[in-house]
Amino acid sequence: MSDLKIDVGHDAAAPLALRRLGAVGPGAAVSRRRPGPLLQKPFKWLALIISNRSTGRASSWRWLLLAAFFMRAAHAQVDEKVVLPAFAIDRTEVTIGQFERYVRATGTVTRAEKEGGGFEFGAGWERRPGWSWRQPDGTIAQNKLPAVHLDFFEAQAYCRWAGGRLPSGAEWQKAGFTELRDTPPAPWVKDRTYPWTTGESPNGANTSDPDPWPRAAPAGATRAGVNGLFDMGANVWEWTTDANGKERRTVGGSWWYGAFNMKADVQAFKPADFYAVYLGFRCVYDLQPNRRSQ
Ligand SMILES: [Ca+2]
Repeated sequence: MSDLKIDVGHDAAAPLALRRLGAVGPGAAVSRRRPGPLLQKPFKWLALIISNRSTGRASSWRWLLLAAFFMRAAHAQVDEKVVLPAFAIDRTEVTIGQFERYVRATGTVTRAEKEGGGFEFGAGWERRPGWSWRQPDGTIAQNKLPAVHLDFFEAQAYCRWAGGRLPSGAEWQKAGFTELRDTPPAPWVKDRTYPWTTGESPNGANTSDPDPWPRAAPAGATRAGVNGLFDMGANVWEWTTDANGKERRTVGGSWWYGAFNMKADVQAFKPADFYAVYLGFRCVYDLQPNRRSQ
């Protein structure tokens, strides 16, 4: 379920109309409020269009259909984030598909691509020719797999491009272990801090323990955890901004390890310029002051 609030201006009929048109998913809350910081341009156009109903019934519905088109396109983008009290956070690890949009927009060529391939642990760290975010295991991979083989700075650059930043370890831990949604679906309990990012047990995460995923799992394939987030534990390690000299803390463990590395108190630092097949990231997004509740 989404915590997304969609602004539709001041038209009382618009929320129901949009649902009937299928312009918003069942998890989205459609409300009549001032536009929030996460509203993308299509939403703002929609708010403007629906607010202005002085042109008569037929014209108004034509505009509504046009607006629904923009709404559907924008919804898929915004629903990739979960809005928490202090910040929003990516629902999943940044995927190959998302990173590809960044690469197309910026022309970025990553270090793993320029330097001959990413790393995997064998007899020590071994460079794998041709392995990169696009080909995490040496072959073109599906878009929903996590983007890996990216160092801290490359991950940070992506988040900035996306309008966010990398989380601190404390922010990541809060989002990963404490249920912060106002009305979480069962069995989640607001304000409860769980022992695992997946709740009372690590079941459903992609670790090296028996599970359906021998290597990285695609976004949304594992069991949703605290705050509706996927893969905060295991799948791939995630970069944070916590620094120890030239190293940065990575969190959550990965498919290479057992569940023990999912725990909140794990301190795993890696060189900031390191990249590997087990190492990805997600971004957080600061809220505007009128959306910040603490
Ligand atoms: Ca696994």
